[in-house]
Amino acid sequence: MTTLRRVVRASTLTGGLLVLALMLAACTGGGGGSSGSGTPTPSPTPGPTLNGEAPVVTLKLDMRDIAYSVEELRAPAGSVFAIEMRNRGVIEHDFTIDVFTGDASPSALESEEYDVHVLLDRGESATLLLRVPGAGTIDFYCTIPGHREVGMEGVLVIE
Ligand SMILES: [Cu+2]
Repeated sequence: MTTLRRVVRASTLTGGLLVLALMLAACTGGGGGSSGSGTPTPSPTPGPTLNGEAPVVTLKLDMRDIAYSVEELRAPAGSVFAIEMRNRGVIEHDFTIDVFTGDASPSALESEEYDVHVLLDRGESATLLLRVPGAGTIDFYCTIPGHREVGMEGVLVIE
């Protein structure tokens, strides 16, 4: 009798665990759709914002020895946009705008010499958020001596 009871108890236990596992799988697999929050964006980690606004577009800019990966970046006027930068070279590079009118990530505004300045050591990356109110073109370049002279510069086209 005792052995039978033990078998029954064991089977109900495993059955309960199976149901629990299925419920967990349904919850995680469904993306929490039954929680009723009503947010359609499936972003697991909230990205950076500028004055509470998330970027409408994310541009990529790699730095190499000695060049930027692109010479032209295009972004919409009036909206926050992001520039994801990564230094893939072995020496340091920066992203600099001499005269800038708009909003920018606070960390890029700390330079006394330039309006916008993001310095990256080898292997470092950073996301710069900007908002420019009006259309136009803005020059950016690397201030490391000699780099702009060999072409480490580009233009940000706001349209
Ligand atoms: Cu450089």
